[in-house]
Parts: sequence; structure tokens; C-alpha cells
Amino acid sequence: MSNELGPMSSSRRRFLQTAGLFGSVGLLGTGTALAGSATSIRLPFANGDRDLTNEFPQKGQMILLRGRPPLLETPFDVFDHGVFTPNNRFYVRWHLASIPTDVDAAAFRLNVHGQVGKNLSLSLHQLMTEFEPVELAAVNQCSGNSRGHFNPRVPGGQWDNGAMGCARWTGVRLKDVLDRAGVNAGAVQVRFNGLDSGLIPATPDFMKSLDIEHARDGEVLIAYGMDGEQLPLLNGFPTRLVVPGWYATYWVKMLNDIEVLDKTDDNYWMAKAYLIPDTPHADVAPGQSGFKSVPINRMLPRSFFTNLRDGSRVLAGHAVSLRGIAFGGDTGVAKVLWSGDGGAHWQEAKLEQDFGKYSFRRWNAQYTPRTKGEDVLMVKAINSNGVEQPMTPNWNAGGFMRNVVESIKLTVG
Ligand SMILES: Nc1nc2c(c(=O)[nH]1)N[C@H]1C(S)=C(S)[C@@H](COP(=O)(O)O)O[C@H]1N2
Ligand SMILES: [Mo]
Repeated sequence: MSNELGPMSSSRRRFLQTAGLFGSVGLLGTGTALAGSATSIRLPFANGDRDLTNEFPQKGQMILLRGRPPLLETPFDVFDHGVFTPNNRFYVRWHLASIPTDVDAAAFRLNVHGQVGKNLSLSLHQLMTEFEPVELAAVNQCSGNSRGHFNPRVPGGQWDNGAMGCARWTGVRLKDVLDRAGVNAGAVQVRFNGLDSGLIPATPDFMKSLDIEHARDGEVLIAYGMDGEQLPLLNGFPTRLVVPGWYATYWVKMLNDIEVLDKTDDNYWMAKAYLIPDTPHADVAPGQSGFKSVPINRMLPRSFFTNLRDGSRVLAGHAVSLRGIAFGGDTGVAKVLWSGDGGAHWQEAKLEQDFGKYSFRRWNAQYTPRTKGEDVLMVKAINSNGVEQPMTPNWNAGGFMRNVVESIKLTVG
């Protein structure tokens, strides 16, 4: 669902008024949470002890994986509260240590250059007034979401399942901006770069590229709004790319540079990092070699319980509501199935309101545990391309694209 917004003058005005107001906000979390609240959390894998932090600008309580550059995970209970992840609980992931601590919205320019008829240097005001605004609900999920569950373990950010979130992104079509510049014949890819950089020049700048057809598909957005507000600084203020259905590594934040290339991008972040095995679900055996690698791309379907977790207690003979979220990956959710007996029998869950094929979809079901002891509950999503979550998890050395039917063990008393 790519529903177009009506006039947005009042929110645009509000955006422009508040956009310049950031003072210097500290990006260096110390990992201490506010007194009186929980200060730590144990994620469900070995070495899963984490501090909780309230110390990052525009962020509420988050799980601290690393302070600089920040890796902040969304505590999973947040996903029980609705389809859309609140901006102040939305996860944060940066690669490079030098991130602007404030951005002057009035001076900001988005530059478009390379294989184009004319270079553009667009102010935020131009972006917001000279192109048709569109809004799209879409899941932003890190390629490494759930990496902490990989077995054997792999290096990289040891996320639980909270390196994802869903928001209504407001912005303009990348296609419209490229059309204004006029893409030359022979264009092959479009490269995106943001305001962040490494501390030393030798660190490869973070840049990602999309094929020209993908960049011009009308779905990829340059977003300046997130759930009706400006983007939080840590989620890419003032503009970020939104690539519906694709892993978040392409969703370049603080986007200020777009370059149309006449060849396939060979920069480090496309050619060396974020490569996956070119196998179904990017799945290989540990130690396996000799397979072809390709840049990570489309997401897979996933589903989760949000109101119960491993170890929750329920009463025999009493109905329990099950609630959760699902998403279809690169297309919509067709079905969510759940099992109360470890996968022997499956029933269809009720799907709640549809906010579009790239959005989270809430689901619910009723379940009555019969006998005291333990019940293993499972949930799986099937997307509208017929892709179904597998019973055994995929594996690759990068810890990318974790996908498996989720299960939780309940104590029935
Ligand atoms: N400029 C810039 N954009 C970036 C990154 C980055 O390091 N720099 N990281 C990418 C990766 S790998 C992820 S997972 C998402 C995270 O988006 P979020 O922090 O808004 O949740 O941002 C993407 N965009
Ligand atoms: Mo990521």
C-alpha cells in the first residue's frame, strides 16, 4: 500500500521549525540506565547479558550492544504494543564512529550527480515541496537481526530479535528525484552515501548501491518523516533511503549524496561486506566453501510471539490469548500458522489490520493448554509468494538473514 498523502503543509512546517533545534546531542552512551528502572537484561543465548540504557538522544530505554558507534536494540516487549515501533524505541545501528551530532536542516543539501543530465543540490524545503509526498509502512530489519541465535556462533553484533522495527515512512520517490536529474543511458547502479564517516581516512566510507531498475521502481523512497515526525537523529535525520522489502543495510541514513554509476559498484560495503551465499535462504553448512556469494538483498518472512515468551506460565484448562507480529519479507503475509504441540498440528491465526505488504502485521489466536507440564508453542509465517519459514534455522558465516519457525516453551500449571 503506497497511499499518497494529502497536503502536508502543517507537518512540513512543524518539521522545518523543529529541524534546526538540535543542540549538540551526545552520541556516546555510557550504558547506565536511569535509577529506579531495570539496568540490565539477559538475552536468550550465551553471553547475552546486556545493559539497558536511557542515555541516547531521542531514545527511551534501549538494550546497549555498543556505545560508539551506537548499536541499540529494541526490547522485545515493545513489539507487543502495536504495529508501529515508536520512534524513541526504534533500534539503532551505525558502522562508523564519526556521526554528526547535529545537522543544520537549513544548510543541508542532497546532491545528485554522476551519470545524469544535470546535477541537483536539493534543500530539505525543495524535497518537501517540489516532489509528491508519499507514505509507506515498511519494516526496517538489520541483516544481522537475531545473529546471537546462530549456532555455531558467528562474529558480529550479537542481536536478539530486536534489530527490526516498523514505521510509516514519509518522503518522496527516489524515481522522481532521479527523473528530475535525468538519468543517462548506460546507467547501471545508483550509490547512496550519508554524512557519517570513519575516524581515519583509511576507513571505507559507508556507501550502498542499488541497480538502476530497482532505484527507479517507484517504491524506493527518500524519507524525511517517520510516523509523522522528523527522523530521530540516530535513525538518519534529516533524510534516509527506504528500500521496502530489502534488508536495512541499504537504508542509508543522513543521506546527502546520490551518485548514478555506469558500472557495478565495487566499494567495500558492496563488494566485500554484506555478501551472502547465493543459496536458498542464504543457507550453507558451517565450514562449507566453494559457493557463490552475492550482495544481501530481499528479506524473508518472519513471525514472533509478542505477549508470551520462553518460560511464561499459563494455567491448564484456561484460554490464553496469543498475540504476535509477522511480516512477509519482500511481499505481504499470506498466512500465520501456530502450533500448541511442538509443530504436530497447525492452526491459522487471525490476521489483524493490513497496513500494506511491507508492514508488520499483527496476528492473534486463542489457545487452551490442556494438561499440566510443558507446551511448546510455535509460529510461522507464509508470505504471498508461498515462501514459508523453515523448521530448522539457516546458517552462514556472516550471521545474516536468520530465519526459522520461532518456538517458546510454556510452563502449564
Ligand atoms: N549512513 C549510514 N546509513 C546506514 C548505516 C550506517 O552505518 N551509516 N547502517 C545501515 C544498517 S547496516 C542498518 S541495519 C540500518 C539501521 O537503521 P536504524 O539505525 O535506523 O535502525 O541503517 C543502515 N544505514
Ligand atoms: Mo544492519
